[in-house]
Amino acid sequence: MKHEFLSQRAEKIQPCSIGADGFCCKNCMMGPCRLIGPVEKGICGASKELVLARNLMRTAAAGAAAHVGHALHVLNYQKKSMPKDVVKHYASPKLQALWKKLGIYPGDPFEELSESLHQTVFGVDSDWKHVLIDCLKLGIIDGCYGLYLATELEDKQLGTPKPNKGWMDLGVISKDKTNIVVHGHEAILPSKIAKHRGDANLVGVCCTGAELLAYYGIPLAANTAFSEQVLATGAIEAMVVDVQCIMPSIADIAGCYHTKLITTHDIARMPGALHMPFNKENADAQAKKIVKLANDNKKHRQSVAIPSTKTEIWGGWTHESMPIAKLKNQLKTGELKGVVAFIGCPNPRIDIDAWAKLAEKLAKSNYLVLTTGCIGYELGKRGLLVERDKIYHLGSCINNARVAEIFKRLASGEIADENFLVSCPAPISEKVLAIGLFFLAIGTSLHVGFSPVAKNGKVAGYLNETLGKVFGSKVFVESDPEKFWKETKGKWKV
Ligand code: MSK
Repeated sequence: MKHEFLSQRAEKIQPCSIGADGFCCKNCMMGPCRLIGPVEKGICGASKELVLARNLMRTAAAGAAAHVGHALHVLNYQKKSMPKDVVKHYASPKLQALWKKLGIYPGDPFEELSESLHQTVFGVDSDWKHVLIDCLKLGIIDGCYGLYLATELEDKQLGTPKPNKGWMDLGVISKDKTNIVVHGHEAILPSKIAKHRGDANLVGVCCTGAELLAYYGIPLAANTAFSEQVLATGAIEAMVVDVQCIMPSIADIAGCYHTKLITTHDIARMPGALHMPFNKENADAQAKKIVKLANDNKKHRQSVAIPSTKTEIWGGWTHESMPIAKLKNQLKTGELKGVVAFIGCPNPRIDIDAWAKLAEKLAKSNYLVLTTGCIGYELGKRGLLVERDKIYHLGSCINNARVAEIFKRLASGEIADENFLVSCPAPISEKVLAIGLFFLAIGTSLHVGFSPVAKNGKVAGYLNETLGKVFGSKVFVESDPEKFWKETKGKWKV
């Protein structure tokens, strides 16, 4: 069966240039207003800067809602409620005081997320500078009530990962055994499938896969960009999906094969899929059912085409297993020139290969390189995670909390005083913007491959001026790694 894959579709469908520049406003039904050419303001009087800031706020709210939702799902499973004021648990007293002074210390995360939608409804906040700075509050919510909380809850549930050897790329799919794939972001049910898998070959995709790799050394077949190719091997008996970054195309492609597609969360259904929600009482039973269903389905398998490519990697790092004291000293003496974390997505519109080469160059040039999420897979399959401690793979997107924790522990004083960078060259999901805002608010500079913010001098100028003055951080926007290297020369501290 022939399929068009993500990168082929991305070539055919070009992004809307007005939306890409951040100048499309659809917050009311007099529009959508397209602020192009001589049109400087929308029908309601909203300026380009306000439209851009409001769009950023809604994007960040959606991203933060996903990470807070991840923590909430684990809490629901554990029959616990959302803890109060986790910010004081994760942020330094100096940061807490700064956030309070600026009025961006978050209250209840659900109220804050709801109010950010309210704030951006037609005719509410029209001070674009205020909207822009409040975006940082959503970043703090994402970091504290999403990344940190979800990571801590899962570590408590599953045990803190330890460095382990694993495998990445499509070649981890078995020609002979039953293949079960887990895809999405949440590791609780997949951990039960791992426990009950018997002789079946369990492989991961996307961040659920990155988590299973970190916790148990289970092979990672693909990131979200190659999730369709996993199904197109024709060798997958069951694909179990949870939430986030599961492309709707997955249902179409699974339908071309014998693959049983199984959804597990009520907010993430797919047409034609078998829905198997779970809770604490029935998780083991549901996992056993899934394994049986996959084994029973193997007799329907027809021809298979499995690429042979697979690369051995090291994963499962945390601040507990990394040599923090040694690295901190190397930073102090200048032996290490800085720390960069490559995070986020594999947008097919960006040349990931070129960015992987920059990651390799930095690792060879005395920079400490960390990675998480889908780009971690891109580095791994290119052989950049083979050596034990060359580049540290820290897990999934929520495990960017591990990046923040490592930054915190490596800094002699405040994070803002150090040459630290979070780089997301190829963003896809709204979640990445929320993560980026969190790192900016803790004093880390941020690089993104592209952003509408860069297209507006006023917004970019005000944002970087404020970030530099208040947080010691800066946003770099560049899609070409060579230009980025020339522009920054590896110096990201403001
Ligand atoms: S999954 S957010 S495509 S990294 Fe965490 Fe990958 Fe980006 Fe989703």
